[in-house]
Amino acid sequence: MALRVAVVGATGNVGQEMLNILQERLFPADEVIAIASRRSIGRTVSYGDKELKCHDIENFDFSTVDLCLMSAGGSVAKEWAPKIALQDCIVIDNSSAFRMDPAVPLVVPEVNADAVMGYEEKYIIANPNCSTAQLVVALKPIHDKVGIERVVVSTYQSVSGAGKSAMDELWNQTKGIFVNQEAEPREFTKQIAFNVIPHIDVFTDDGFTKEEWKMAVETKKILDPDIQLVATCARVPTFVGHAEAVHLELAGPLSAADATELLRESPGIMVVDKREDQGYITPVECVGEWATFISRIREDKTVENGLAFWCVSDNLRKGAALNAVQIAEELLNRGVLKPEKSPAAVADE
Ligand code: 11C
Repeated sequence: MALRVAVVGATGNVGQEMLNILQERLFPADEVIAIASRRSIGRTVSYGDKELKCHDIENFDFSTVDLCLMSAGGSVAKEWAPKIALQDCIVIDNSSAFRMDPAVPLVVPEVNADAVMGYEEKYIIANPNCSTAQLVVALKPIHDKVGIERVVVSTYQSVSGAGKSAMDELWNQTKGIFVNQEAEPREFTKQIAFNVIPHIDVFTDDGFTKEEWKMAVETKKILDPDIQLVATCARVPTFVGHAEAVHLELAGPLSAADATELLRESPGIMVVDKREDQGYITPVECVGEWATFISRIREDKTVENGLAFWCVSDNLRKGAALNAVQIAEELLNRGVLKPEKSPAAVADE
């Protein structure tokens, strides 16, 4: 049987990366279909060396596809994911709409790959928030080895997390400031060029933001409900790549040297930690990469069994599109999706 894959939200930052990554990882789809909202009809998007015409979500027959990778925001997901799933098409949704639904698995394959089989309940699998995805990849091996009791994390999140118009706002404000134009905020609450904004997503009653709340509850759901996590999430004037300063309180001792060795051997992680000028990774260097990069690993002597590190990843890739494709690969590995082609045949095309 042919394996047909739809990408909903194909014209967005993450949708385009989904198409790139399906191609890069030789995902054995017989056909890939780009789907967007009505206002994008007529537009084309790149899939390898092909150009795909966007189909209108309203008129597309989802009973003809097996898998739908969706990155079109929470309200589109709430309306469309259940309708698509009812047609026996598995939806991997990148929005926050279903993440905390107990009947929907929330999956980061390096951490809880087996949870994909929970798709059976609703035919929907949720992809985590970008800042959570890279964090849990880094936490998993440490939690397995010694146990993590508490996480204190500060994020430095790029503007691409807020979409294409947010990237344009940073670009235009940065240029405008050189010619004395006023940097009027639209997508952000304050000027983002040459600034840092300690506010991502809406405020909650306790003074945190929803982004900070998501990091705590998603980490519990994916990794362990007993882990305590407190976050401060900030937007910084970088285009792609989220950075995180992570401080852990562990259940037992783990030296920086042992943590380094452990992380080096763990899936999805690249340790770059030379303790010298340039011996660490910054957001610009992680763009287009698959890994979660870890640098600055050190013991934190201010608490018992403390460990600190710096963690950087491409938020459009591991934080979104790559993770979604990896989930789809787990469905292939378990025989839930059955391709006709081999990856070698895809490579030969
Ligand atoms: C940001 N992390 O950087 C957000 C974007 O829940 O999927 C992703 C929001 C989400 O603005």
